[in-house]
Amino acid sequence: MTLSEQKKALACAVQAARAAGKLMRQNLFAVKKINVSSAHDIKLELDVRCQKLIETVLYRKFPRVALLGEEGVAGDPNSAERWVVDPIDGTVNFTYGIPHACVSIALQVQNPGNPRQKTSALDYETVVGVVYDPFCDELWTAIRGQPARLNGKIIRVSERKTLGEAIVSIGFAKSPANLKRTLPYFNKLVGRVRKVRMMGAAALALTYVASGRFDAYIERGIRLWDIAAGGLIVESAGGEFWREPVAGEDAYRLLASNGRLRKKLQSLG
Ligand code: LIP
Repeated sequence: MTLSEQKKALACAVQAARAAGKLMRQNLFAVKKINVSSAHDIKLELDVRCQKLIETVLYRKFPRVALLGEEGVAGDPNSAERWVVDPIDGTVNFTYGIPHACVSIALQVQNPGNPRQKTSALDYETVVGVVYDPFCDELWTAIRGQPARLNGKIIRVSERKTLGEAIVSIGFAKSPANLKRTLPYFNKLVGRVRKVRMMGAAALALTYVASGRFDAYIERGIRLWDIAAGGLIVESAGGEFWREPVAGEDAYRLLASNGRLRKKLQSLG
């Protein structure tokens, strides 16, 4: 995919993210129809509506690209490119009227070395990323190889090198197993860093690392659509997007940082 095509894809993804963001803003305080409710998660009818709106905008310009979304798949599964979409990241926040949620849209290309067959998520590379927070009107964008931007301005990760001066965000994913594994680490972390933050939206935690607001973000059991766009934005801002697959489809253990703290954070647990 040429740089010119990536720029067109970015512009289209921004249009789709803004459209879904507008729907989120209009409904932050509305009574919401809940499709699925579990111990540590909620799925809304608005999640589905936002993804359908995003698909409509994307397919006007890119009719043949596949799409992997939190609310389902679409497009041509044999395409060498795919959109990876979380229509509302931070759904529980949004359901409760907490204005800390966003739209996350990434474009991935299949690594050229792979034949056209179902491949693992690791066989794709993210080349375009868009994260839009409609409540703060903050739009993060990145194309691989170009600087990351926030509302058009170039951003960089922080330069903080010690845990004692670091703000670290941690996510507690939905499953009891991940909760159980994350709590002991949290207990060690909280005494070693300046502050821990738990905000409930993975994509925004990643863009905050890219913007130098957070120095790292850690979560286990996070899904590809939560992190694909934000991960490219972190890398394009000079940070590190370390992750490895864990049990579950497109699920990862993640440690994103400013590139100076991973080993210290990993040594805690
Ligand atoms: C959420 C993530 C969050 C994680 C939640 C959930 P959703 O995504 O942003 O970091 O802890 O379990 O996965 O479901 O709101 O799109």
